[in-house]
Amino acid sequence: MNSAGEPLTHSGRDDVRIMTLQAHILEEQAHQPLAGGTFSWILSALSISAKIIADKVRRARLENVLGSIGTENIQGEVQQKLDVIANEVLLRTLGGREGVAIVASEENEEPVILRDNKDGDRRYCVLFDPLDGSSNLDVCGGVGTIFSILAHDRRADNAQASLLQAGSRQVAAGYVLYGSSTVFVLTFGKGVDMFVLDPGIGAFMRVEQGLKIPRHSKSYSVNEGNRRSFPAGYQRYLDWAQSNDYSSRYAGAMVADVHRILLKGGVFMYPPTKKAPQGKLRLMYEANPMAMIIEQAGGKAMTEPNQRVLDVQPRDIHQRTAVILGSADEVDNVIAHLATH
Ligand code: P6P
Repeated sequence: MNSAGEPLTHSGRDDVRIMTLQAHILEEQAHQPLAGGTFSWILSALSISAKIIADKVRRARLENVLGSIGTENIQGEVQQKLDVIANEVLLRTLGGREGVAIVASEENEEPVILRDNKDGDRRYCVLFDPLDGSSNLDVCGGVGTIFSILAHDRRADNAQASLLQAGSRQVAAGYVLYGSSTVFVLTFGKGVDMFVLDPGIGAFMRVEQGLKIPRHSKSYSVNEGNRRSFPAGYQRYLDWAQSNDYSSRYAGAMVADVHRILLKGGVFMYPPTKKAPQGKLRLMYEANPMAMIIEQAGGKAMTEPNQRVLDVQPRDIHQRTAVILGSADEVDNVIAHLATH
């Protein structure tokens, strides 16, 4: 009890139950009468992966696994040693789960088919960016894992066909932020819940339920180094924001920037640029999962030209997209400036 005689709760909030991520997953499963535990096992694999990757990130400099391995991934980006390590961790934990039919990773050109779709069991596709923002590792900046879960379409002729579903069909999405603490943010499509790893007991503890993004905040997040190659509407928005006392925050890792936006409000943008005319961020395993999280928290997630990210019908698992996401009022503000001429 505290000095006022009130029960001390783990999160200090109304729900006095101490809930771990594992218990939260099982509680969700109990609400699904037909759930056989397959989906829960997949989330359990993601939880274990997060703990393993968190440990490797924190020990990277001590174990000399910082820096690049000198090769490029399918995206043409230099692979960091930990990109490959994190990718292997996820492939090996998910590979051991019966419910996973296909995995697709930013680090792998082709999807990995783990199980065929002939038998009747309901299976899932898991798409992920194993270590988003890994160029921040050397400077101890925030990095993260982003994941998206789709129901496997057993009628599909091939892996790509089963994966190429619009973001609105995700059954779950989330991210792990390896920052000053290790945070696991998850949605099943019924709100957003947040967990923090307690390293003392090795469990993710629930600290927020039903997170809601502030409706507005005078803050934007964009790489202004690319400003000159942004389309004119973004220039107009930045001029307007800067003349209205907006602050600018940019971590250079989508997970870190979006997490700040989720908790504090504001708008995150990755516009089309000269180098990335379609936008830089990947639709399937960056924009879609983050869009689901932000929308479930009451925000908006749009792409060009004024389209909801989750409505985009994908053509390729590695396709890129422009992204404008965050507080509903702030996203509307950006869109309004894109529309004016
Ligand atoms: P830039 C990291 O490489 C990433 O994919 C996202 O995490 C991040 O938002 C973006 O690219 C940063 O790109 O061009 O600003 O360095």
